[in-house]
Amino acid sequence: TEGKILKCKAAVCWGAGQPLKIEEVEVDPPRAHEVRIKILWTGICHTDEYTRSGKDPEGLFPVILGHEGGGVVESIGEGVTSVAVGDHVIPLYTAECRECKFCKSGKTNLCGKVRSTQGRGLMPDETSRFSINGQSIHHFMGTSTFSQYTVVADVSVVAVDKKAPLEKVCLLGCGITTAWGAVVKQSGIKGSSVAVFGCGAIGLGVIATSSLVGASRIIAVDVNPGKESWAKKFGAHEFVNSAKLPEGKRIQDHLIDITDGGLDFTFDCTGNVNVMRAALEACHKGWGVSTIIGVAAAGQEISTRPFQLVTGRTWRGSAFGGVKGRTEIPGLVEDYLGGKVKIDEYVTHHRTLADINEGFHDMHAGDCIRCVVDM
Ligand code: AHE
Ligand code: ZN
Repeated sequence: TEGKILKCKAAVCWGAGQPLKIEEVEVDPPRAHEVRIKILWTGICHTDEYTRSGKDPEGLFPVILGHEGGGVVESIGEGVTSVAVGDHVIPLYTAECRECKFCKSGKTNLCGKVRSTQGRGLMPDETSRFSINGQSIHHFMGTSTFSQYTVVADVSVVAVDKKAPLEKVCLLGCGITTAWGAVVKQSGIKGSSVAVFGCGAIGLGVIATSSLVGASRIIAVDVNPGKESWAKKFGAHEFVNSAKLPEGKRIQDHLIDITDGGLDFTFDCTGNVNVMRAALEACHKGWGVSTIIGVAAAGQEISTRPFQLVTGRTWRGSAFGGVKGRTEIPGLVEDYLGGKVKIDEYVTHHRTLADINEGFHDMHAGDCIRCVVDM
């Protein structure tokens, strides 16, 4: 198959708000510094739904969504040295070129090498590898894992230990890694108090990682009472249902009351700007740090009284947990194999590619943490 156009099935979104449609697509061979991957498994993340719905200002159609995949390298283009045919790999929506200003800074994981073409749904040479009857289809997040074959830049993929089931470690492509990094890359969480707003996959990952690094008190917050048992299973000590507070009591005031002045660390894992404000304001005066992880819809803005920051709270955020995927994901896979990092526990639903739209519906039900699609 090397060097040839491949025909395979993919879930295509033809327009904002439309359900995905299973189509036969043509996937061109990888060009220089590109890798063609047979995708075996993919998770579905709220960001796929966000873009599908039309709320993403960067959204382009038609498109093949998906960014939480696992697969096997089918072929490589000229000049590819980081992965080989047959390697088990995870595509990375946050590339790591190790050469750009961002990578070399040592201060961020936000590689600049392919981000602008990625945001325009194209490969780095400004073209697409996907087509249907001659019509070009956009790539998504540099990954497009809702296709049985995809092509990614060589800086946007990492090989992982073949002992690890791809059916599980595909989830390291987004949610679990994002949550893990948001915690381990901040110093001081050991021995500190933490509040986590939102108990989806990201929130549970933040809870699990806070527990792993030794936070002294972990408070989970959600409006769904069904999340209490989930949060506790992942290591939360307490659960607060923010929809069940006494009339007029705000969640930030309640948390300040029960923590003698506020939390050392808070995390927004919801993407809701009102929750982001509550998370910041629930921080302790003088030192509390609030991290935004959730993606807010187009046009949304955060606000608080500047006094909240003047009096020593810090508002920050991270993308993909600040993780450099090529450097750090192999270690995370080993931590998973060694039992330190949970992955299996997040998988609540399974779907086939033919039923991928059902997987999107699963996400809206309160009992779904992650749905994994068998490609
Ligand atoms: N295109 C969106 C931004 C979406 C966004 O913030 N994406 C996150 C990853 S979400 C994973 O589920 C991210 O890492 N962004 C960094 C980047 O470079 O895009 C919008 O609103 O414009
Ligand atoms: Zn995601």
